[in-house]
Amino acid sequence: MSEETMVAVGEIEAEKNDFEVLHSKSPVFYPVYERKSDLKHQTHYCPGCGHGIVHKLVAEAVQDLSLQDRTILVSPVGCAVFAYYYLDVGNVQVAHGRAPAAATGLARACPGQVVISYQGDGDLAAIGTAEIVHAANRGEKICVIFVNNAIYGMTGGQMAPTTLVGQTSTTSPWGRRPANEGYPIHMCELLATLEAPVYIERVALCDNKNIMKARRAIRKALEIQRDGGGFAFVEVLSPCPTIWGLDPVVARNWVAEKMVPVFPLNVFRDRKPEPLPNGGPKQRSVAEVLELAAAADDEAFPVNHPSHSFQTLTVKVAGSGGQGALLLGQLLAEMGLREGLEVSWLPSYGPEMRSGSAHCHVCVSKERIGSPLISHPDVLIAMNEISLRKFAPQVGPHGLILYNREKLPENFVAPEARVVCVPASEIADKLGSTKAANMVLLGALLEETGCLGADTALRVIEQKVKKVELLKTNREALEAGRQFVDTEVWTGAESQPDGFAE
Ligand SMILES: Cc1ncc(C[n+]2csc(CCOP(=O)(O)OP(=O)(O)O)c2C)c(N)n1
Ligand code: SF4
Repeated sequence: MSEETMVAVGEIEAEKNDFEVLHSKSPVFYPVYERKSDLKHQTHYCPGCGHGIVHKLVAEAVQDLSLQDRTILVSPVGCAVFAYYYLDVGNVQVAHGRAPAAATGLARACPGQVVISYQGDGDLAAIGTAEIVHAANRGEKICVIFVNNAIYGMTGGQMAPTTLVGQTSTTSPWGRRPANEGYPIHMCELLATLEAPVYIERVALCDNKNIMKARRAIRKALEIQRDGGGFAFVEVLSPCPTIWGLDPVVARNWVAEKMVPVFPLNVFRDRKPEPLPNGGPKQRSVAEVLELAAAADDEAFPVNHPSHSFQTLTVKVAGSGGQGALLLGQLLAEMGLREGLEVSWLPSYGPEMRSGSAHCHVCVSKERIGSPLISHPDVLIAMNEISLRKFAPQVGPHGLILYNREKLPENFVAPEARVVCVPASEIADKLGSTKAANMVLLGALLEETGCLGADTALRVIEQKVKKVELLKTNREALEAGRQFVDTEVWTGAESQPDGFAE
């Protein structure tokens, strides 16, 4: 074991002792928790913190129910952010408050998996109030473990929605006053007003008896998920000795004496999930939803697997709203799919529907794509001057810039990348629709780079554009873009900084 690692406390090697081991670490915990050298003898939780106990209860329930290979834990922003360092299950960490939304996606995309949304009170009852209410209201098949310690722990003790009346915090140093800060929110009671949840219980980590009740509640919530049940919610009143400024034992007692009277322990809902008519909505695969399966079966349009000259090609298409920059990116991604590549398309646009700036990141690759975000594209298609000035510096010396004008603007310092100026809007105008400028640029890109097949482009356009008139113009525009590169750019062409061939 390296110096950077530590063996968790409680790992007992039974064979070295002559007594029976009754307590041992659940195999659902990783055997080693990796931490930096000076911290290697401790977990990242403070002594007496409730999160450690809840982790243990979750690990034991997952183990007892044989769910380790079926469990996906969604960890929050808050002190429990590093839950994935401890629990050896599927792990996803999400943005503040978004755990129920992410859990919804996971549970729906992976039926048969047990999805746990693990959240603190700031995460669940402040920034994430909408997510939890709507996930509960939809009756998502997830188990929510809500660790209520009446404060924001991670950020140093700001008031939470659950902070008690009179309790001091860094943002209510005078103590919470209902007239100014309102009353503590009771999440169990609030969610119990909804129809869909099947199980809602509040428990407390104030003594061993109550910890055993918490154990049963967590187990039950997971059993419901195992059996394909519905929305299960367990609120755990939990000590935060550090922020409360209390000794761990006193903090435990504080849970019993101060929190339990405000947040009564109770089973607020325990009902059998009602079977959905016809077994609920039909589960469809992603390929089916995106009509890829049907497309793959389309005899008139078989998936084509030409050999591509690139491993990964990244393209940024930028212009103003209404110019079709986003659509051009979508077409490229669709073409990549049709040619058997991995693809991603990420749009970015402002609030204006027309004339605001809009751009998209497109990646087509022979490998799985790590991130759809592209900081340094191989190709920039700049549909207007603003986009050219903004994004050209991102393109490397071996990259390509296609610019939608006859020549580069005055006083524009040409980058090292190859620049091809294509008066796409003018060409499209002559064909009857300025809107087809994006197709002219698509044609130019295909001719200039040979990255994807022009046949594939035609097929994709035919599939996407239903109006006969528009389809005709788009076909012509695609061809005109190719012709332009063939006749105006390639003829004796060395790349010129102003975009013209000599
Ligand atoms: C969008 C966003 N807003 C604010 C923060 C700062 N932040 C980090 S943790 C946290 C509150 C955590 O409190 P809680 O959910 O009660 O968890 P605890 O740390 O007490 O377990 C806040 C406000 C953030 N990380 N992201
Ligand atoms: S600050 Fe509170 S919630 Fe966070 S680890 Fe420490 S005791 Fe636990």
